[in-house]
Amino acid sequence: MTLDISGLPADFCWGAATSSYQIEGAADEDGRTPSIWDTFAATPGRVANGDDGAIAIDHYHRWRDDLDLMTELGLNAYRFSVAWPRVQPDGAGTGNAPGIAFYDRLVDGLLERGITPWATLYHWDLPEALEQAGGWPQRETAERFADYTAIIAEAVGDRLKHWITLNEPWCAAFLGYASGLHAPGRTDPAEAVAASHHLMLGHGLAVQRLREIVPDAQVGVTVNLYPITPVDDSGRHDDAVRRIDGIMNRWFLDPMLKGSYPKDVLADLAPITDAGFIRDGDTATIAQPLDFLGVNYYTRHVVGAGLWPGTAAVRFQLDNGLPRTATGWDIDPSGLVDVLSQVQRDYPPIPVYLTENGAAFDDEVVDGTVHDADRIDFIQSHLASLVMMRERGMDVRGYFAWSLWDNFEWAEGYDKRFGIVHVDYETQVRTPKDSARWYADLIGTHRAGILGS
Ligand code: GBH
Repeated sequence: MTLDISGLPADFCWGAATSSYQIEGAADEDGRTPSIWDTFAATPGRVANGDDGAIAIDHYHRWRDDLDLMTELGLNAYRFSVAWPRVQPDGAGTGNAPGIAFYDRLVDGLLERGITPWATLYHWDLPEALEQAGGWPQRETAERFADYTAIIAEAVGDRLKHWITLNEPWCAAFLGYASGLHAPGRTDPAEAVAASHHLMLGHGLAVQRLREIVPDAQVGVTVNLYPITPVDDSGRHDDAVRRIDGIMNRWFLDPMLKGSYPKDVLADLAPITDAGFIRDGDTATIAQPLDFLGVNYYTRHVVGAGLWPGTAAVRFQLDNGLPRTATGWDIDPSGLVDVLSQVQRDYPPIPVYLTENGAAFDDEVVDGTVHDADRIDFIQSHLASLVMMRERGMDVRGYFAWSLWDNFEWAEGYDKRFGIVHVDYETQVRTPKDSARWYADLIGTHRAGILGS
């Protein structure tokens, strides 16, 4: 597999990504209140080994050293998320100054180092108080999200210009409220569908507020897209493919990029919900013009007839013989080409950033580092897919490795390591893996090519 980055534009964005609950720790400092993930992780049996994000990788205290490491790696951009319960405890009322000050320091620290800050507003840490009031199945939560957006935009929008409203609304809605594998751990498919609508409504309202407060902002949303492929080409699985692609991909892309829900998916969902929560005008609110689409890509789903996405079961992957990561996901860079081609074919043109891509492997520390050739291969092969999409005319503008550091991997706890930088959870020592060195070299090679031309 070869990777030729010489055709990438000078302003191609080389980044790495994280999220608040997965790295910050300091769960009850400076006025932060619990999020649904604190509650979920404290419930026995929900997270592997009983792990939680109370300390995580202690980024809240180690941020300055962490930023220096980003400089060492030559990153152009850093995608982090803002913890709603830090900025607006309990999800209501005015902003919490000490919590906001953390993001203020972070943004200034990034800018001082020449690294562009990208903020995600919702990476799953809903204030627990809002879940007590009904959570995302309640329409109110969308309004609360817009208010919180305004608070943080007023505070840092003079310097922070790249905004992502939601991270992976499919996960927040369907893992949170249908399968219950993620916080808040509910298992009601009808509520999950309502949650998905209110997440997207919140997105639309938040975009409106960002446009008012930060007129020169670049605003987008991040979705997790999966190419859906039949387990064989007998034709027997075509309807399963349509339905699963419908609920996982089109249910989110259609309203946000085209202004309407897919009719076939509404029909699929009819047995579980009358969708009465969709009010007149909502789809227009959801379809705010965006500056970019963020895509998170990890794997392909190979599916067969009999799998029904409307129920609480949301695992669709069948065995198709490809090599797998430590989380059991097929390593399939061609899936990235397929899913971006679907976006290119079926939606109005929009700049795209790969806002997450990466893998967990069974890393071993040897000679004080991690020789993760498997992760280098993974990143390299997915970048090659991205280069291919640019050659096919897609406006792909950047790549964010998931993740910069090993971190709290949700229901999998700390067992699964996605970082290009290793973290020793006893000592909190950070050690760049070979993949981080490789990535830094790649960024350096690209920069040298620009300077040399
Ligand atoms: C992304 O989610 C997240 O944005 C990021 O926070 C996370 O750390 C990263 O990927 C790696 O997982 O779907 O039933 O198998 C990707 C979606 C969410 C898919 C957790 C796997 C496990 C439960 N992932 N999910 S299930």
